[in-house]
Amino acid sequence: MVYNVSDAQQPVRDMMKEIGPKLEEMGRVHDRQPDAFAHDIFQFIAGKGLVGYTMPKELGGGGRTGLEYATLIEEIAYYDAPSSLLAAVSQLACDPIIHHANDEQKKKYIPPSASGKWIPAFALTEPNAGSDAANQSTVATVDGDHFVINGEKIFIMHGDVCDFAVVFCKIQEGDSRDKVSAILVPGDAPGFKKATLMQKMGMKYATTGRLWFSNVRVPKSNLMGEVGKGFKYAMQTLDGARIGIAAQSTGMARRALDESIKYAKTRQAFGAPIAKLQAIQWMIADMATKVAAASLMTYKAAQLQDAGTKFGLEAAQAKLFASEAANFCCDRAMQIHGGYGYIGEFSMIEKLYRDQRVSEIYEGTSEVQRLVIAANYLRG
Ligand code: COS
Repeated sequence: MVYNVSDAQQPVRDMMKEIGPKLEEMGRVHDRQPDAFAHDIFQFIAGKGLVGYTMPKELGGGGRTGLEYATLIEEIAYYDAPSSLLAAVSQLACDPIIHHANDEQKKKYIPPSASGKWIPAFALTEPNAGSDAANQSTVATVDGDHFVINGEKIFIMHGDVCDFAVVFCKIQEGDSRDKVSAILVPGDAPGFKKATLMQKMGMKYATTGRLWFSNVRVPKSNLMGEVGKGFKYAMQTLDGARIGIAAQSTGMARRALDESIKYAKTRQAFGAPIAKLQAIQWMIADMATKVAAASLMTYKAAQLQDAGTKFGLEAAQAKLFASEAANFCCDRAMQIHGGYGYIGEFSMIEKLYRDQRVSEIYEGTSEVQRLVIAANYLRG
């Protein structure tokens, strides 16, 4: 069952019915290979306009709303969660450019990102700046009309294959301003080294990178927005990205539910389908209720975003609830399927279970979402 709150959602779901099974099949093949970016899936979805789905039309994007985007990510994740990341990460990385970069920068970076020609990355997290994102150690010093960047980033989605990165770092100038700022760094800049983080538990082919900057020189004109505003830009971007993870989680939770219903109706035990057992019915009821609540919380946050009002609280609540609901549903789906869930050759539950776990970790852990939610209620 799906919960449309707007007529605009159904065409997105109908489109995904056409291409979802292909993504699922491509994803299943990649999942069994060593971790590597799925260029074929990325190009396939980029060709359908899904990588630049929300980017402005005048810059080559689809100009779609936040609600359509949430529906898209939910539907892609229903078929193949890593493919939903492949669609989402470019929009996350380009979000601060769309909102804060100058026109020249927008014209340079957005059209090739929207078409999938370039792969962008959002480089915020560091070995010692994860949940404490303001604690940046990457530093840019000023040398004439250039910045010289030194530091390290970790857990950067698509960072290993990026054509450019929005790099958050502290700019140190003579007047000792050292607030977090954002600088656009080309992927081929000398001194910019990248690696793929291997043996990820799930989401294996929407890769995660480690980045090193060793005296990387970029023109000062690559500063994005204002000096010292980088942390705010990053937080605003994450507010939006959290709706995407809530949507992705909802898609995974809904798939776990649907697979469980299908299985419970056919699997026989004690002389009848296991769906006749109250133990199974209670699990299905709890899963279905969580899917319904996760959907509605996600769409509410997206609708607030589309209305141009504050949505950070609702995004954090949706992300927290939906990711924990997805964990619950994948776990119960595994329990209902038993051995047929645990062994990947029998069902998709084993993959779904691995792909899901990170949704409670990235774009802010569940604990960070609780911090954000509590701060909103306790403020003032
Ligand atoms: N939008 C705009 N501005 C925001 C903001 C938001 N959502 N959240 C915080 N800010 C601003 C605050 O208003 C404050 O500004 P002033 O200094 O002008 O008052 C500033 O940023 C610092 O805010 P705060 O004191 O709340 O920041 P903290 O360092 O305490 O950090 C948390 C708060 C933990 C919420 C933040 O670091 C965070 O979200 N961490 C997780 C990061 C994350 O999600 N990483 C995922 C990987 S990135 S893909």
